Amino acid sequence: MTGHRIVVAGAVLDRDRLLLAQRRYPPDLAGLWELPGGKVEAGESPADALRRELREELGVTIAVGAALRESVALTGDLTLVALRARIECGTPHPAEHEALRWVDAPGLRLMHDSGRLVPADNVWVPELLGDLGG
Ligand code: 9L3
Ligand code: MG
Repeated sequence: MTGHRIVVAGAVLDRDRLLLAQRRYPPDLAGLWELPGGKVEAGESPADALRRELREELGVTIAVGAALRESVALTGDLTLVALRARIECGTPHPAEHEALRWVDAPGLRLMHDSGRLVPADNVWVPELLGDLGG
């Protein structure tokens, strides 16, 4: 499809916790929390793109794992997918986000139920709660 792009997000898991990142832009998403990531560039696999994005956005090196089941059609010919990831090297710091937060299953459920997640990312919550033992 012409102009079709993939956006890849990382479900960064550390035992019973998941990393969320608070967006700064665009205005309709600013302040909401997401699985960090970004657009896949030409010649990259989604896993390559996620490794690059999380190095740029968080300053960490990751190992990429299995995809989450759901993908999401965004506006503008973008399709959003998520891959599980584990930090191999570094401590995440927000280079492009307002803030970072580790959440456990109750924390993720609370973020979801209070409408603080980026809307597209809500689809992954049930599967992520399973990963978090919640
Ligand atoms: N997006 C939605 N959920 C996510 C991510 C990483 C991205 N977890 C949407 C927001 C933007 C588009 O995808 O509309 C591109 O993301 P970015 O490059 O601005 O992070
Ligand atoms: Mg991004």
